[in-house]
Amino acid sequence: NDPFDGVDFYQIDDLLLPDHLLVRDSVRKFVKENISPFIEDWCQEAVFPKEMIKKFGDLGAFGPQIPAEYGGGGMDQIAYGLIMQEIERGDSGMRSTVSVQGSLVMYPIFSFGSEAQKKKYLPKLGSGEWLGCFGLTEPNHGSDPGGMETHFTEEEDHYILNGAKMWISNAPLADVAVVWAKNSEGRVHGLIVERGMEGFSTPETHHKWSLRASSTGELVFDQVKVPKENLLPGKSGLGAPLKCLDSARYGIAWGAVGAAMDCYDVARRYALERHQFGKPIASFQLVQKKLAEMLTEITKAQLLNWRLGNLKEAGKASTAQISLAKRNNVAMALSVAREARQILGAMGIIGDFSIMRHMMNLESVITYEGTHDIHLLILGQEITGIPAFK
Ligand code: TGC
Ligand code: FAD
Repeated sequence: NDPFDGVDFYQIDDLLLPDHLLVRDSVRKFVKENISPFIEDWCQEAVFPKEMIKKFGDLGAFGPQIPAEYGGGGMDQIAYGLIMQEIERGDSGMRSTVSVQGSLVMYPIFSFGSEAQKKKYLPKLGSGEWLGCFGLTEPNHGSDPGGMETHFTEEEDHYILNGAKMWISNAPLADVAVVWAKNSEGRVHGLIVERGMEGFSTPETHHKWSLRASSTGELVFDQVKVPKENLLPGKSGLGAPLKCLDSARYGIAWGAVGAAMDCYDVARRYALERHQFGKPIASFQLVQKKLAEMLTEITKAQLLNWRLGNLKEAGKASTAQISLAKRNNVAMALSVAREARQILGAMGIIGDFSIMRHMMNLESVITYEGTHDIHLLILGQEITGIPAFK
C-alpha cells in the first residue's frame, strides 16, 4: 500500500493546467499500481522487469513531448516533466528507461532523422514494441565525449562501424541503438544500429549497487555493416548528441524532485509514528529541522522546474539553465535522501522503506547525463565566457 499523495507546500498545483493535473494523477496512480508494489524485489534481485516496456508504452510515457503523429504523446514540456517526476518517485531506474527512450532515442530520430526513419522507428518506440538505447559514453571518454574513438568508414552502400560504448542504459535489451561515432574526417554522426546486425553485441554490466532495476550494458561494434539509410541526416557534430542531453537532463531535473518527495514523505510519516523517550520522534527539534529543510529545498526545486518548463516550452531554455536545474535538483534529492534515511534510524537501511534505494539510485543520477562538477563548469563557462574543461 503506497500512501503517497504529493508534496505541494507552495500550491504549485494552482500553476498547472487541468491537463497537467490529469496526466500527473494518472501517472501517480500507474506508479502505485505497477511500480511501488514490485520495485523492492526487482532491485533486490537486480532484474529489469521487461513487462514494463509495453506498460510504459500504453501509459504514453515514451516520448510524451514528441508529436502524436510520430508515435509520441503530443504533450507540452510541463507534462513531460511531471511524468518524469512521478515515475522517479517510484524509482530512478524506471525513469531512466523512460527518459532514454523518449529523450535520447525518439528525440534524435524525430529531430535529426529522415522522414523514412521517423516512420520506421518512432511509432514502435512510442508504443513500447521496441526498446532503444543511446550510445555516447565510451570506456575512455565519459565527461569528454568529443574524444570518442568509435568510428565508421564509408563503403559503397553501407558504413563499417568499429568501437565500443560503455555504461549504456537499456543496452542489453534494446532493439535499436542510437550510436554516436566519428567518420573518416573525425566528424561526429548519429547512426541507428539494430539488434541482429552482424558484429553488434550488448554485454550486460553486473554488480551495480545503484539503478538495480535498470538494465545497463556495453555496445560493442566489430566491423558492423550499417546501411547508409541508417545515418541521421539532420545534424552532425558533437552538438547533436549534446542537444539530446538538454532534453534528458531537463527530465532528470523533474525526476530527482520525485525521488526527494518520496524520501521526505516516508520520513515524515515515520517520524510521526516512531516513539522514543515516550514521544513521537517528530516532536524533537532536530528531527523537525531535517524535515523543514527537506521541504524548503523540495519547494525551491519544484519552482525551478516549473519556471524552466515554461522557458523550455517557449523554446527559451538554455543549456546552462538546464545544467543549473539538473545539478541543483539531483544534489538536493541526494541530500534529502541522506537526511531522510537518518530519521528512520536502522529501519532506513532495509528495503521495507524506499529511502536507501533512492539514495543509491541517485549516486548514478548525479553522475550520468553530465557529472555534478561538469554542470558546475558549464555554469562557470556561461558566467565567465571561459571554458574550464580543458
Ligand atoms: P564544446 O566545444 O563545448 O561543444 C562541442 C559543440 O557542441 C555544441 N554544443 C551544443 N549544441 C547543442 N546543444 C548543446 N547543449 C550544446 N553544448 C555544446 C558547441 O557549440 C560546439 O559546437 P561547434 O559547432 O562549435 O563544434 O564541447 P567540449 O568537448 O568542450 O565538451 C563540453 C562538455 C564537457 C560540457 C560536454 O561535452 C558534456 O556535456 N560532457 C558530459 C557528457 C555527458 O553528459 N554524457 C552523458 C551521456 S548519456 C547519459 O548519461 C545517459 S544516462 C540516461 C539515463 O539512464 O537516464
Ligand atoms: P569521468 O569523465 O571519468 O569523470 C570522473 C570524475 O572526474 C568525475 O568526478 C568528473 O566530474 C571529473 N572530471 C572529468 N573531467 C573533468 C574536468 N574537465 N574538470 C573537473 N572534473 C572533471 N552514457 C551514455 O552514453 N548512455 C547511457 O545510457 C548511459 N547510462 C548510464 C547509466 C548509468 C547507471 C551510469 C552510471 C552511467 C551512464 N552513462 C551513460 C554514462 C555517464 O554519462 C558517464 O558515466 C558520465 O558522463 C561520466 O563519465 P565517466 O563515468 O567516464 O567519468
